[in-house]
Amino acid sequence: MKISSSRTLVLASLVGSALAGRIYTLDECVRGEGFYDSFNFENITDPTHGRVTYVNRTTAERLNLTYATDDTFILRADDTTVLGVNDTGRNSVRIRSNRQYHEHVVVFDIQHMPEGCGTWPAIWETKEIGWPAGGEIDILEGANNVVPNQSTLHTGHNCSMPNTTLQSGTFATTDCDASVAYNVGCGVKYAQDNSSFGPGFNSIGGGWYAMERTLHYIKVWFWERHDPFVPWDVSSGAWIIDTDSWGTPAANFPNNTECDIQSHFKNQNIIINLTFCGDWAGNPALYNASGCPLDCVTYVNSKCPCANVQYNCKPSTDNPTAFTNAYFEISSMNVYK
Ligand SMILES: *[C@@H]1O[C@H](CO)[C@@H](O)[C@H](O)[C@H]1NC(C)=O
Ligand SMILES: *[C@@H]1O[C@H](CO)[C@@H](O)[C@H](O)[C@H]1NC(C)=O
Ligand SMILES: *[C@@H]1O[C@H](CO)[C@@H](O)[C@H](O)[C@H]1NC(C)=O
Ligand SMILES: *[C@@H]1O[C@H](CO)[C@@H](O)[C@H](O)[C@H]1NC(C)=O
Ligand SMILES: *[C@@H]1O[C@H](CO)[C@@H](O)[C@H](O)[C@H]1NC(C)=O
Ligand SMILES: *[C@@H]1O[C@H](CO)[C@@H](O)[C@H](O)[C@H]1NC(C)=O
Ligand SMILES: *[C@@H]1O[C@H](CO)[C@@H](O)[C@H](O)[C@H]1NC(C)=O
Ligand SMILES: *[C@@H]1O[C@H](CO)[C@@H](O)[C@H](O)[C@H]1NC(C)=O
Ligand SMILES: *[C@@H]1O[C@H](CO)[C@@H](O)[C@H](O)[C@H]1NC(C)=O
Ligand SMILES: *[C@@H]1O[C@H](CO)[C@@H](O)[C@H](O)[C@H]1NC(C)=O
Ligand SMILES: CC(=O)N[C@H]1CO[C@H](CO)[C@@H](O)[C@@H]1O
Repeated sequence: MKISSSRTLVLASLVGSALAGRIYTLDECVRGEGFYDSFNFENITDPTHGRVTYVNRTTAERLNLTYATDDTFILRADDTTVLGVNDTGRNSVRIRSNRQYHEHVVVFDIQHMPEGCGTWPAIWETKEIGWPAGGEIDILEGANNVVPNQSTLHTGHNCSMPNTTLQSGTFATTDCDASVAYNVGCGVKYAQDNSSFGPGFNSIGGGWYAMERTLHYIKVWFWERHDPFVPWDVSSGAWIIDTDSWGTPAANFPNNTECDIQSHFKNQNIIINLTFCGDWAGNPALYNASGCPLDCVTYVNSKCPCANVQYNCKPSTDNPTAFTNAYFEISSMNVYK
């Protein structure tokens, strides 16, 4: 009797907290092969003009660009083909969740993310129809290994963030309006020096990215694989999570007088994509500043344009294996409601 009454107490306090909106229960657990069931392959033309050809599921499996076991899902780009100037782009994959999400928490357990010059990987959420009206939340995104490792929102007009929020990262920009400053969005750069993105992330076996979306805020956390402070409910993939116990987020976008979160963010799909070059990674100044060789498209083609002396390279520099590490390895995606 004593045990059950203390259970009742625990339940009562869980319900109490649930009303406060910080306790969530597992709604969807996507693991390994499960990614094939929960996501659709999108063989669309890259809206950001990337040097990419997104293939369908049949082709992806045939070329081993996606590969799943019970507990891991790999999504990668082709690393064997030398492209011609007239090819549309390097074969890669973009997947979109079948379900849509409003208020929720999503936790990604990621072992490896795409790295290399020219790569532009992203894990994000958006309402594609009518974009940017339904909002876009970039959980994990970056280009050319380096600049920047950040989480960003893109919205319709009249949404900006106060630069005073409790977070470990730093706002690079605070206006989320996609029509402002060439759609740079409001982005928070992470404090973690080298581990939250690219080669540094991969060298430590990755970690966990989590995003919580409520009517009151959007928050993103990142924990390194061996972070002693990673919350137990995150690392174990628990049935019940308490985001209040997760500590200061890396990025924190609060509802505020300059941005009504509820009106800017609608039902969204989760998208995982890996493109090359395009509007961001291929921006000549950014690409060059990343310390990457040649120009982005030439590098991604892996074909040295020897006829053009400005590239000053030799045929021996043809090197599609430059993209051998351009892959996501994801153990799981848990969605909580
Ligand atoms: C996507 O696949 C369909 C069916 O194979 C094809 O008709 C369409 O052209 C493809 N789109 C792109 C952008 O490759
Ligand atoms: C890939 O993801 C990023 C998310 O930040 C998005 O801006 C870009 O349009 C995406 N590209 C494609 C073609 O999916
Ligand atoms: C997948 O893409 C390949 C190559 O473009 C095409 O031949 C095939 O018909 C497509 N399959 C489906 C189911 O769309
Ligand atoms: C496909 O990729 C996986 C993971 O990299 C690898 O273990 C497997 O051997 C590959 N399969 C083939 C047929 O190459
Ligand atoms: C690429 O396309 C252009 C225009 O169609 C053509 O003139 C050129 O010969 C093509 N180059 C190659 C290498 O196929
Ligand atoms: C909302 O955005 C539009 C377009 O940028 C602008 O003209 C208008 O002044 C904004 N309204 C407010 C209240 O900021
Ligand atoms: C926000 O504040 C931080 C700390 O004061 C500062 O480093 C950063 O440049 C500011 N960001 C913007 C966009 O003003
Ligand atoms: C970041 O990590 C990569 C891969 O481990 C390493 O090569 C590089 O030196 C690190 N950079 C810094 C600034 O720590
Ligand atoms: C968000 O902020 C706006 C402006 O201050 C306010 O009108 C709205 O009620 C807030 N939404 C919530 C869910 O608190
Ligand atoms: C970047 O551009 C400058 C000026 O054009 C050039 O000197 C430098 O070699 C380039 N860097 C790389 C890595 O190509
Ligand atoms: C790998 C990488 O891009 N690291 C950067 C992450 O963001 C911080 C803060 O802006 C930079 O100092 C790191 O260099």
